[in-house]
Amino acid sequence: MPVLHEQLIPVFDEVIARNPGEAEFHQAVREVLESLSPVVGKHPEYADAEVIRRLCEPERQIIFRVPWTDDAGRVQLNRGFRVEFNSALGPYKGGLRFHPSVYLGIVKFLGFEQIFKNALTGLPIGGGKGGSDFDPKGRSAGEIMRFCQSFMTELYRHLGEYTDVPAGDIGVGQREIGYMFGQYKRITNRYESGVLTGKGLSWGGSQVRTEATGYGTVFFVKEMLAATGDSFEGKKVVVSGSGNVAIYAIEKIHQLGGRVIACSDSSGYVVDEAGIDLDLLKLVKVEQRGRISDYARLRGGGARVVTDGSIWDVPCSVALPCATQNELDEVGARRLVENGCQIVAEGANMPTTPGAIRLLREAGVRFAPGKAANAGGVSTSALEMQQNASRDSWSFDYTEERLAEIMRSIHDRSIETAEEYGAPGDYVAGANIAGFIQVADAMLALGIV
Ligand code: NDP
Ligand code: 2IT
Repeated sequence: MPVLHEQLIPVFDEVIARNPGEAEFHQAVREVLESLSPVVGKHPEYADAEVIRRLCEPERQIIFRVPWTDDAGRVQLNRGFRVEFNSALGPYKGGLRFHPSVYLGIVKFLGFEQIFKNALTGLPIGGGKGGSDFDPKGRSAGEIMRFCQSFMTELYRHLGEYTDVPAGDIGVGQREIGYMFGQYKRITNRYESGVLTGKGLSWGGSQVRTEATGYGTVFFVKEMLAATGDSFEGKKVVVSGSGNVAIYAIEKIHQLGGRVIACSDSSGYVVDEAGIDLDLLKLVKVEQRGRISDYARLRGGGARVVTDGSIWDVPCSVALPCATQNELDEVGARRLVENGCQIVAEGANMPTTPGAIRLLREAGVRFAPGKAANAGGVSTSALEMQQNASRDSWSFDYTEERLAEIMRSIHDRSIETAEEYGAPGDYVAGANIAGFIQVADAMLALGIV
Protein backbone atom coordinates (compact mmCIF):
# COMPACT_ATOMS: atom_id res chain seq x y z
CA MET A 1 0.00 0.00 0.00
CA PRO A 2 1.41 3.50 -0.81
CA VAL A 3 2.51 5.40 2.29
CA LEU A 4 0.52 8.33 3.61
CA HIS A 5 2.01 11.74 4.38
CA GLU A 6 3.02 11.74 8.07
CA GLN A 7 0.36 14.35 8.87
CA LEU A 8 -2.32 12.15 7.35
CA ILE A 9 -1.52 8.94 9.23
CA PRO A 10 -3.26 10.05 12.46
CA VAL A 11 -6.21 11.34 10.40
CA PHE A 12 -6.68 7.94 8.79
CA ASP A 13 -6.16 6.10 12.11
CA GLU A 14 -8.87 8.26 13.63
CA VAL A 15 -11.27 7.47 10.75
CA ILE A 16 -10.76 3.74 11.35
CA ALA A 17 -11.17 4.06 15.13
CA ARG A 18 -14.31 6.22 14.90
CA ASN A 19 -15.98 4.15 12.16
CA PRO A 20 -15.33 0.51 13.06
CA GLY A 21 -16.30 -2.19 10.58
CA GLU A 22 -16.99 0.22 7.70
CA ALA A 23 -14.49 -1.23 5.20
CA GLU A 24 -15.85 0.58 2.12
CA PHE A 25 -15.74 3.94 3.89
CA HIS A 26 -12.14 3.31 5.01
CA GLN A 27 -11.23 2.39 1.41
CA ALA A 28 -12.76 5.57 -0.04
CA VAL A 29 -11.06 7.81 2.54
CA ARG A 30 -7.69 6.08 2.09
CA GLU A 31 -7.76 6.64 -1.67
CA VAL A 32 -8.35 10.36 -1.26
CA LEU A 33 -5.75 10.76 1.52
CA GLU A 34 -3.12 8.99 -0.62
CA SER A 35 -3.65 11.66 -3.28
CA LEU A 36 -3.37 14.55 -0.85
CA SER A 37 0.30 14.24 0.22
CA PRO A 38 1.56 16.92 -2.20
CA VAL A 39 -1.28 19.24 -1.11
CA VAL A 40 -0.46 18.95 2.61
CA GLY A 41 3.10 20.15 1.96
CA LYS A 42 1.95 23.11 -0.12
CA HIS A 43 -1.00 24.29 2.01
CA PRO A 44 -0.32 24.32 5.78
CA GLU A 45 -3.48 26.42 6.27
CA TYR A 46 -5.64 23.32 5.72
CA ALA A 47 -3.93 21.48 8.59
CA ASP A 48 -4.23 24.50 10.91
CA ALA A 49 -8.02 24.49 10.44
CA GLU A 50 -8.21 20.66 10.60
CA VAL A 51 -9.95 20.72 7.23
CA ILE A 52 -9.17 17.10 6.33
CA ARG A 53 -10.26 15.75 9.74
CA ARG A 54 -13.49 17.74 9.54
CA LEU A 55 -14.11 16.53 5.97
CA CYS A 56 -13.94 12.90 7.10
CA GLU A 57 -16.68 13.43 9.71
CA PRO A 58 -20.21 13.74 8.24
CA GLU A 59 -22.08 16.87 9.24
CA ARG A 60 -25.13 14.75 10.08
CA GLN A 61 -26.08 11.04 9.94
CA ILE A 62 -29.70 9.95 10.03
CA ILE A 63 -30.77 6.34 10.57
CA PHE A 64 -34.44 5.45 10.76
CA ARG A 65 -37.00 2.64 10.85
CA VAL A 66 -38.99 1.95 7.69
CA PRO A 67 -42.02 -0.28 8.37
CA TRP A 68 -44.32 -1.25 5.49
CA THR A 69 -46.92 -3.88 4.61
CA ASP A 70 -46.35 -6.45 1.86
CA ASP A 71 -49.00 -7.79 -0.53
CA ALA A 72 -49.79 -10.67 1.83
CA GLY A 73 -50.59 -8.20 4.62
CA ARG A 74 -47.43 -8.99 6.62
CA VAL A 75 -45.51 -6.18 8.27
CA GLN A 76 -41.98 -5.79 6.89
CA LEU A 77 -39.14 -3.81 8.40
CA ASN A 78 -36.15 -2.08 6.83
CA ARG A 79 -33.58 0.47 7.85
CA GLY A 80 -33.27 3.87 6.15
CA PHE A 81 -30.18 6.09 5.98
CA ARG A 82 -29.25 9.61 4.93
CA VAL A 83 -25.72 10.83 5.52
CA GLU A 84 -25.47 14.59 5.03
CA PHE A 85 -21.74 14.75 4.58
CA ASN A 86 -20.68 18.24 3.57
CA SER A 87 -22.55 21.43 2.69
CA ALA A 88 -19.68 23.86 2.13
CA LEU A 89 -20.51 24.27 -1.56
CA GLY A 90 -24.30 23.92 -1.57
CA PRO A 91 -27.21 21.81 -0.30
CA TYR A 92 -26.39 18.14 0.31
CA LYS A 93 -26.77 16.32 -3.02
CA GLY A 94 -26.53 12.64 -3.84
CA GLY A 95 -28.56 9.56 -4.65
CA LEU A 96 -30.57 7.00 -2.71
CA ARG A 97 -29.67 3.32 -3.05
CA PHE A 98 -32.09 0.46 -2.35
CA HIS A 99 -30.13 -2.80 -2.17
CA PRO A 100 -29.87 -5.51 0.52
CA SER A 101 -26.12 -4.81 0.93
CA VAL A 102 -26.75 -1.22 2.11
CA TYR A 103 -25.50 -0.38 5.62
CA LEU A 104 -23.97 2.74 7.14
CA GLY A 105 -20.47 2.02 5.75
CA ILE A 106 -21.76 1.89 2.14
CA VAL A 107 -23.75 5.11 2.53
CA LYS A 108 -20.74 6.84 4.07
CA PHE A 109 -18.34 5.75 1.33
CA LEU A 110 -20.78 6.98 -1.30
CA GLY A 111 -21.42 10.26 0.55
CA PHE A 112 -17.70 10.89 0.98
CA GLU A 113 -17.01 10.31 -2.74
CA GLN A 114 -19.92 12.54 -3.60
CA ILE A 115 -18.33 15.58 -1.88
CA PHE A 116 -15.36 15.62 -4.26
CA LYS A 117 -17.36 14.57 -7.33
CA ASN A 118 -19.85 17.36 -6.80
CA ALA A 119 -17.05 19.88 -6.25
CA LEU A 120 -15.46 18.82 -9.55
CA THR A 121 -18.66 19.60 -11.45
CA GLY A 122 -18.14 23.27 -10.60
CA LEU A 123 -21.84 23.52 -9.68
CA PRO A 124 -23.14 24.65 -6.26
CA ILE A 125 -23.84 21.28 -4.62
CA GLY A 126 -22.63 19.72 -1.38
CA GLY A 127 -22.28 15.97 -0.79
CA GLY A 128 -24.66 13.40 0.70
CA LYS A 129 -26.03 9.93 0.12
CA GLY A 130 -28.80 7.72 1.44
CA GLY A 131 -30.73 4.55 0.95
CA SER A 132 -32.04 1.41 2.54
CA ASP A 133 -31.33 -2.29 2.88
CA PHE A 134 -34.71 -2.85 1.18
CA ASP A 135 -34.46 -5.40 -1.69
CA PRO A 136 -36.73 -4.35 -4.58
CA LYS A 137 -36.16 -7.62 -6.50
CA GLY A 138 -39.42 -9.54 -6.93
CA ARG A 139 -41.54 -6.86 -5.21
CA SER A 140 -44.79 -5.70 -6.83
CA ALA A 141 -45.33 -2.07 -7.86
CA GLY A 142 -47.69 -1.70 -4.90
CA GLU A 143 -45.06 -2.94 -2.45
CA ILE A 144 -42.46 -0.59 -3.96
CA MET A 145 -44.89 2.32 -3.60
CA ARG A 146 -45.71 1.56 0.04
CA PHE A 147 -42.03 1.18 0.87
CA CYS A 148 -41.17 4.50 -0.83
CA GLN A 149 -44.02 6.27 0.98
CA SER A 150 -42.92 4.96 4.37
CA PHE A 151 -39.27 5.86 3.62
CA MET A 152 -40.26 9.43 2.71
CA THR A 153 -42.59 9.78 5.69
CA GLU A 154 -39.45 9.97 7.85
CA LEU A 155 -36.96 11.43 5.37
CA TYR A 156 -39.07 14.45 4.29
CA ARG A 157 -38.29 16.44 7.46
CA HIS A 158 -34.58 16.43 6.57
CA LEU A 159 -35.00 17.55 2.93
CA GLY A 160 -35.62 20.78 1.06
CA GLU A 161 -34.38 22.47 -2.11
CA TYR A 162 -31.93 24.54 -0.02
CA THR A 163 -31.15 21.73 2.45
CA ASP A 164 -30.80 18.27 0.94
CA VAL A 165 -31.78 17.05 -2.54
CA PRO A 166 -31.70 13.28 -3.16
CA ALA A 167 -31.86 11.45 -6.52
CA GLY A 168 -31.61 7.82 -7.69
CA ASP A 169 -28.85 5.23 -7.48
CA ILE A 170 -28.90 1.40 -7.52
CA GLY A 171 -32.51 0.21 -7.24
CA VAL A 172 -33.94 3.74 -7.42
CA GLY A 173 -35.10 5.08 -10.79
CA GLN A 174 -37.83 7.39 -12.00
CA ARG A 175 -40.64 5.17 -10.64
CA GLU A 176 -39.28 5.29 -7.08
CA ILE A 177 -38.48 9.03 -7.31
CA GLY A 178 -42.12 9.54 -8.38
CA TYR A 179 -43.55 7.69 -5.37
CA MET A 180 -41.23 9.57 -3.02
CA PHE A 181 -41.98 12.96 -4.60
CA GLY A 182 -45.72 12.23 -4.35
CA GLN A 183 -45.43 11.47 -0.65
CA TYR A 184 -43.25 14.55 -0.01
CA LYS A 185 -45.79 16.73 -1.81
CA ARG A 186 -48.65 15.22 0.18
CA ILE A 187 -47.01 15.64 3.58
CA THR A 188 -45.71 19.17 3.03
CA ASN A 189 -48.53 20.46 0.79
CA ARG A 190 -45.86 22.06 -1.38
CA TYR A 191 -45.04 21.39 -5.04
CA GLU A 192 -41.35 21.80 -4.33
CA SER A 193 -39.88 20.41 -7.57
CA GLY A 194 -36.30 21.12 -6.55
CA VAL A 195 -36.38 18.73 -3.59
CA LEU A 196 -35.62 15.60 -5.64
CA THR A 197 -33.95 15.10 -9.03
CA GLY A 198 -34.43 12.37 -11.59
CA LYS A 199 -38.10 13.28 -11.92
CA GLY A 200 -40.26 12.47 -14.97
CA LEU A 201 -40.36 15.03 -17.78
CA SER A 202 -44.02 15.94 -17.18
CA TRP A 203 -43.54 16.64 -13.46
CA GLY A 204 -40.38 18.72 -13.23
CA GLY A 205 -37.69 16.42 -14.60
CA SER A 206 -34.88 17.43 -16.93
CA GLN A 207 -34.12 16.20 -20.42
CA VAL A 208 -30.99 14.00 -20.44
CA ARG A 209 -31.04 13.20 -16.67
CA THR A 210 -31.97 9.56 -17.38
CA GLU A 211 -29.12 9.23 -19.86
CA ALA A 212 -26.67 11.53 -18.08
CA THR A 213 -24.41 9.22 -16.07
CA GLY A 214 -23.79 6.76 -18.90
CA TYR A 215 -23.50 9.48 -21.55
CA GLY A 216 -21.24 11.53 -19.28
CA THR A 217 -18.89 8.59 -18.67
CA VAL A 218 -18.57 8.07 -22.40
CA PHE A 219 -18.00 11.81 -23.00
CA PHE A 220 -15.20 11.61 -20.44
CA VAL A 221 -13.57 8.65 -22.22
CA LYS A 222 -14.01 10.46 -25.53
CA GLU A 223 -11.84 13.24 -24.07
CA MET A 224 -9.25 10.71 -22.85
CA LEU A 225 -9.11 9.19 -26.33
CA ALA A 226 -8.97 12.59 -28.03
CA ALA A 227 -5.98 13.54 -25.84
CA THR A 228 -3.95 10.94 -27.77
CA GLY A 229 -5.59 11.62 -31.13
CA ASP A 230 -7.84 8.56 -30.84
CA SER A 231 -11.63 7.97 -30.87
CA PHE A 232 -14.28 5.31 -30.17
CA GLU A 233 -14.55 4.46 -33.87
CA GLY A 234 -14.23 0.69 -34.29
CA LYS A 235 -13.28 0.04 -30.62
CA LYS A 236 -14.45 -3.06 -28.78
CA VAL A 237 -15.84 -2.10 -25.39
CA VAL A 238 -16.98 -4.09 -22.35
CA VAL A 239 -19.54 -2.50 -19.99
CA SER A 240 -20.44 -4.28 -16.76
CA GLY A 241 -23.96 -3.98 -15.34
CA SER A 242 -27.14 -3.48 -17.33
CA GLY A 243 -28.90 -0.84 -15.26
CA ASN A 244 -29.31 2.89 -15.81
CA VAL A 245 -25.62 3.76 -16.10
CA ALA A 246 -24.65 0.77 -18.27
CA ILE A 247 -27.56 1.10 -20.72
CA TYR A 248 -26.90 4.73 -21.58
CA ALA A 249 -23.13 4.21 -21.70
CA ILE A 250 -23.77 1.52 -24.32
CA GLU A 251 -26.13 3.82 -26.23
CA LYS A 252 -23.58 6.65 -26.49
CA ILE A 253 -20.69 4.32 -27.36
CA HIS A 254 -22.71 2.96 -30.27
CA GLN A 255 -23.58 6.51 -31.38
CA LEU A 256 -19.84 7.31 -31.39
CA GLY A 257 -18.92 4.30 -33.52
CA GLY A 258 -17.72 1.88 -30.84
CA ARG A 259 -19.08 -1.64 -30.32
CA VAL A 260 -20.10 -2.95 -26.89
CA ILE A 261 -19.68 -6.71 -26.96
CA ALA A 262 -20.50 -7.66 -23.34
CA CYS A 263 -22.61 -6.51 -20.40
CA SER A 264 -23.86 -8.15 -17.20
CA ASP A 265 -26.05 -8.25 -14.11
CA SER A 266 -25.56 -9.93 -10.73
CA SER A 267 -26.44 -13.33 -12.24
CA GLY A 268 -23.85 -13.39 -15.06
CA TYR A 269 -22.72 -11.74 -18.28
CA VAL A 270 -23.52 -11.96 -21.98
CA VAL A 271 -21.11 -11.84 -24.89
CA ASP A 272 -22.61 -10.57 -28.12
CA GLU A 273 -19.85 -10.08 -30.70
CA ALA A 274 -22.20 -8.38 -33.16
CA GLY A 275 -22.74 -5.61 -30.57
CA ILE A 276 -25.35 -5.45 -27.79
CA ASP A 277 -28.86 -4.92 -29.21
CA LEU A 278 -29.88 -1.96 -27.10
CA ASP A 279 -33.61 -2.03 -27.88
CA LEU A 280 -33.70 -5.63 -26.71
CA LEU A 281 -31.61 -4.88 -23.61
CA LYS A 282 -33.96 -2.02 -22.64
CA LEU A 283 -37.00 -4.24 -23.20
CA VAL A 284 -35.60 -7.03 -21.00
CA LYS A 285 -34.01 -4.92 -18.23
CA VAL A 286 -36.16 -1.78 -18.06
CA GLU A 287 -39.65 -2.81 -19.19
CA GLN A 288 -39.69 -6.44 -18.09
CA ARG A 289 -37.22 -6.09 -15.18
CA GLY A 290 -35.79 -9.44 -16.34
CA ARG A 291 -32.39 -11.13 -16.14
CA ILE A 292 -29.42 -10.95 -18.51
CA SER A 293 -30.04 -14.61 -19.48
CA ASP A 294 -33.43 -13.49 -20.90
CA TYR A 295 -31.51 -11.15 -23.23
CA ALA A 296 -29.33 -14.01 -24.48
CA ARG A 297 -32.36 -16.28 -24.97
CA LEU A 298 -34.34 -13.67 -26.92
CA ARG A 299 -31.31 -12.55 -28.94
CA GLY A 300 -30.70 -16.16 -30.04
CA GLY A 301 -27.77 -17.26 -32.28
CA GLY A 302 -24.81 -15.01 -31.63
CA ALA A 303 -25.18 -14.16 -27.95
CA ARG A 304 -24.05 -16.45 -25.16
CA VAL A 305 -24.54 -16.14 -21.44
CA VAL A 306 -21.82 -17.01 -18.88
CA THR A 307 -22.87 -17.51 -15.27
CA ASP A 308 -19.65 -18.81 -13.70
CA GLY A 309 -16.96 -16.45 -14.97
CA SER A 310 -15.87 -12.83 -15.00
CA ILE A 311 -16.85 -10.25 -17.61
CA TRP A 312 -13.25 -8.93 -17.45
CA ASP A 313 -12.15 -12.10 -19.30
CA VAL A 314 -13.72 -10.67 -22.48
CA PRO A 315 -11.01 -9.00 -24.62
CA CYS A 316 -11.60 -5.27 -25.23
CA SER A 317 -9.80 -1.93 -25.75
CA VAL A 318 -11.97 0.01 -23.30
CA ALA A 319 -13.59 -1.36 -20.11
CA LEU A 320 -16.30 0.50 -18.19
CA PRO A 321 -17.29 -0.99 -14.83
CA CYS A 322 -20.87 0.31 -14.38
CA ALA A 323 -22.43 -2.05 -11.78
CA THR A 324 -21.21 -1.77 -8.18
CA GLN A 325 -18.31 -1.27 -5.76
CA ASN A 326 -15.25 -3.55 -5.89
CA GLU A 327 -16.50 -5.53 -8.92
CA LEU A 328 -13.11 -5.26 -10.70
CA ASP A 329 -10.34 -6.86 -8.64
CA GLU A 330 -6.71 -7.71 -9.34
CA VAL A 331 -7.59 -10.94 -11.14
CA GLY A 332 -9.93 -9.04 -13.47
CA ALA A 333 -7.41 -6.23 -13.96
CA ARG A 334 -4.69 -8.73 -14.90
CA ARG A 335 -6.97 -10.27 -17.52
CA LEU A 336 -7.73 -6.84 -18.99
CA VAL A 337 -4.02 -6.06 -19.22
CA GLU A 338 -3.19 -9.44 -20.79
CA ASN A 339 -5.89 -8.85 -23.41
CA GLY A 340 -4.54 -5.42 -24.37
CA CYS A 341 -7.10 -3.11 -22.71
CA GLN A 342 -6.00 0.54 -22.95
CA ILE A 343 -8.55 2.47 -20.87
CA VAL A 344 -10.63 1.71 -17.77
CA ALA A 345 -13.18 4.33 -16.70
CA GLU A 346 -15.51 3.96 -13.72
CA GLY A 347 -19.21 4.50 -14.48
CA ALA A 348 -20.02 3.00 -11.08
CA ASN A 349 -18.81 4.32 -7.72
CA MET A 350 -15.52 2.71 -6.58
CA PRO A 351 -15.92 -0.43 -8.75
CA THR A 352 -12.15 -0.98 -8.96
CA THR A 353 -10.28 -2.29 -5.92
CA PRO A 354 -7.10 -0.43 -4.83
CA GLY A 355 -4.96 -3.41 -5.87
CA ALA A 356 -6.56 -3.47 -9.32
CA ILE A 357 -5.99 0.28 -9.79
CA ARG A 358 -2.30 -0.19 -8.93
CA LEU A 359 -1.98 -3.08 -11.33
CA LEU A 360 -3.63 -1.17 -14.19
CA ARG A 361 -1.48 1.88 -13.56
CA GLU A 362 1.75 -0.15 -13.48
CA ALA A 363 0.77 -1.77 -16.78
CA GLY A 364 0.21 1.65 -18.40
CA VAL A 365 -3.58 1.33 -18.69
CA ARG A 366 -5.16 4.78 -18.42
CA PHE A 367 -7.62 4.86 -15.52
CA ALA A 368 -10.44 7.35 -14.81
CA PRO A 369 -11.96 7.29 -11.30
CA GLY A 370 -15.74 7.45 -10.81
CA LYS A 371 -15.56 10.82 -9.08
CA ALA A 372 -14.57 12.32 -12.41
CA ALA A 373 -15.95 9.89 -15.00
CA ASN A 374 -19.45 9.36 -13.58
CA ALA A 375 -20.08 12.96 -12.49
CA GLY A 376 -22.44 13.52 -15.44
CA GLY A 377 -25.42 12.18 -13.50
CA VAL A 378 -25.16 14.57 -10.58
CA SER A 379 -24.19 17.42 -12.93
CA THR A 380 -27.43 17.00 -14.83
CA SER A 381 -29.25 16.76 -11.50
CA ALA A 382 -27.84 20.21 -10.72
CA LEU A 383 -29.08 21.39 -14.13
CA GLU A 384 -32.49 19.96 -13.19
CA MET A 385 -32.42 22.00 -9.96
CA GLN A 386 -31.51 25.07 -12.00
CA GLN A 387 -34.49 24.53 -14.32
CA ASN A 388 -36.82 23.93 -11.36
CA ALA A 389 -35.64 27.13 -9.66
CA SER A 390 -36.38 29.19 -12.78
CA ARG A 391 -39.58 27.23 -13.66
CA ASP A 392 -38.07 26.56 -17.05
CA SER A 393 -37.25 23.49 -19.11
CA TRP A 394 -34.48 23.20 -21.64
CA SER A 395 -34.28 21.20 -24.88
CA PHE A 396 -32.55 17.82 -25.11
CA ASP A 397 -29.79 19.13 -27.38
CA TYR A 398 -29.02 22.17 -25.22
CA THR A 399 -28.92 20.07 -22.02
CA GLU A 400 -26.74 17.42 -23.63
CA GLU A 401 -24.31 20.09 -24.81
CA ARG A 402 -24.14 21.48 -21.25
CA LEU A 403 -23.37 17.96 -20.00
CA ALA A 404 -20.66 17.42 -22.63
CA GLU A 405 -19.09 20.74 -21.69
CA ILE A 406 -19.09 19.88 -17.98
CA MET A 407 -17.41 16.51 -18.68
CA ARG A 408 -14.77 18.24 -20.83
CA SER A 409 -14.08 20.67 -18.05
CA ILE A 410 -13.79 17.90 -15.40
CA HIS A 411 -11.42 16.02 -17.69
CA ASP A 412 -9.21 19.05 -18.33
CA ARG A 413 -9.20 20.16 -14.71
CA SER A 414 -8.22 16.67 -13.51
CA ILE A 415 -5.34 16.48 -15.97
CA GLU A 416 -4.12 20.02 -15.32
CA THR A 417 -4.23 19.53 -11.54
CA ALA A 418 -2.36 16.22 -11.78
CA GLU A 419 0.33 17.96 -13.80
CA GLU A 420 0.54 20.86 -11.33
CA TYR A 421 1.00 18.53 -8.36
CA GLY A 422 3.66 16.35 -9.98
CA ALA A 423 1.56 13.41 -11.15
CA PRO A 424 1.19 13.88 -14.92
CA GLY A 425 -1.49 11.68 -16.51
CA ASP A 426 -2.82 10.52 -13.12
CA TYR A 427 -6.58 11.14 -13.22
CA VAL A 428 -7.01 9.80 -9.66
CA ALA A 429 -4.62 12.33 -8.15
CA GLY A 430 -5.92 15.12 -10.36
CA ALA A 431 -9.60 14.55 -9.56
CA ASN A 432 -9.03 14.07 -5.84
CA ILE A 433 -6.83 17.14 -5.49
CA ALA A 434 -8.98 19.44 -7.65
CA GLY A 435 -12.17 18.40 -5.84
CA PHE A 436 -10.51 18.66 -2.44
CA ILE A 437 -9.10 22.15 -2.96
CA GLN A 438 -12.46 23.50 -4.06
CA VAL A 439 -14.21 22.18 -0.92
CA ALA A 440 -11.29 22.94 1.42
CA ASP A 441 -11.12 26.59 0.36
CA ALA A 442 -14.85 27.00 0.95
CA MET A 443 -14.52 25.34 4.38
CA LEU A 444 -11.70 27.73 5.32
CA ALA A 445 -13.80 30.72 4.24
CA LEU A 446 -16.84 29.57 6.24
CA GLY A 447 -14.93 29.24 9.51
CA ILE A 448 -15.02 26.44 12.07
CA VAL A 449 -18.60 25.18 11.60
P1 NDP B 1 -29.23 0.19 -11.42
O1 NDP B 1 -29.97 -0.32 -10.24
O2 NDP B 1 -29.98 0.80 -12.54
O3 NDP B 1 -28.35 -0.98 -12.05
C1 NDP B 1 -27.38 -1.64 -11.29
C2 NDP B 1 -26.72 -2.70 -12.15
O4 NDP B 1 -25.60 -3.22 -11.46
C3 NDP B 1 -27.64 -3.88 -12.41
O5 NDP B 1 -27.30 -4.45 -13.64
C4 NDP B 1 -27.31 -4.80 -11.26
O6 NDP B 1 -27.61 -6.16 -11.49
C5 NDP B 1 -25.83 -4.60 -11.15
N1 NDP B 1 -25.43 -4.86 -9.76
C6 NDP B 1 -25.85 -4.22 -8.65
N2 NDP B 1 -25.31 -4.75 -7.56
C7 NDP B 1 -24.56 -5.74 -7.99
C8 NDP B 1 -23.74 -6.68 -7.33
N3 NDP B 1 -23.62 -6.69 -5.99
N4 NDP B 1 -23.07 -7.56 -8.10
C9 NDP B 1 -23.19 -7.54 -9.44
N5 NDP B 1 -23.96 -6.69 -10.12
C10 NDP B 1 -24.63 -5.81 -9.40
O7 NDP B 1 -28.14 1.20 -10.84
P2 NDP B 1 -27.33 2.33 -11.61
O8 NDP B 1 -27.04 1.90 -13.00
O9 NDP B 1 -27.99 3.62 -11.36
O10 NDP B 1 -25.97 2.35 -10.76
C11 NDP B 1 -24.82 1.58 -11.13
C12 NDP B 1 -23.58 2.17 -10.47
O11 NDP B 1 -23.41 3.52 -10.94
C13 NDP B 1 -23.61 2.28 -8.95
O12 NDP B 1 -22.29 2.11 -8.47
C14 NDP B 1 -24.05 3.71 -8.71
O13 NDP B 1 -23.63 4.18 -7.43
C15 NDP B 1 -23.30 4.41 -9.83
N6 NDP B 1 -23.81 5.72 -10.22
C16 NDP B 1 -25.11 5.91 -10.57
C17 NDP B 1 -25.55 7.16 -10.97
C18 NDP B 1 -26.94 7.40 -11.44
O14 NDP B 1 -27.24 8.53 -11.84
N7 NDP B 1 -27.84 6.42 -11.43
C19 NDP B 1 -24.64 8.32 -10.97
C20 NDP B 1 -23.26 7.99 -10.66
C21 NDP B 1 -22.90 6.73 -10.29
P3 NDP B 1 -28.93 -6.82 -10.83
O15 NDP B 1 -30.06 -6.21 -11.58
O16 NDP B 1 -28.75 -8.26 -11.02
O17 NDP B 1 -28.91 -6.41 -9.38
O1 2IT C 1 -23.52 8.61 -7.47
C1 2IT C 1 -24.11 9.58 -8.00
O2 2IT C 1 -23.52 10.59 -8.38
C2 2IT C 1 -25.57 9.48 -8.15
N1 2IT C 1 -26.13 8.44 -7.82
C3 2IT C 1 -26.36 10.64 -8.67
C4 2IT C 1 -26.59 11.67 -7.60
C5 2IT C 1 -27.53 12.77 -7.97
O3 2IT C 1 -27.87 13.54 -7.05
O4 2IT C 1 -27.93 12.91 -9.13
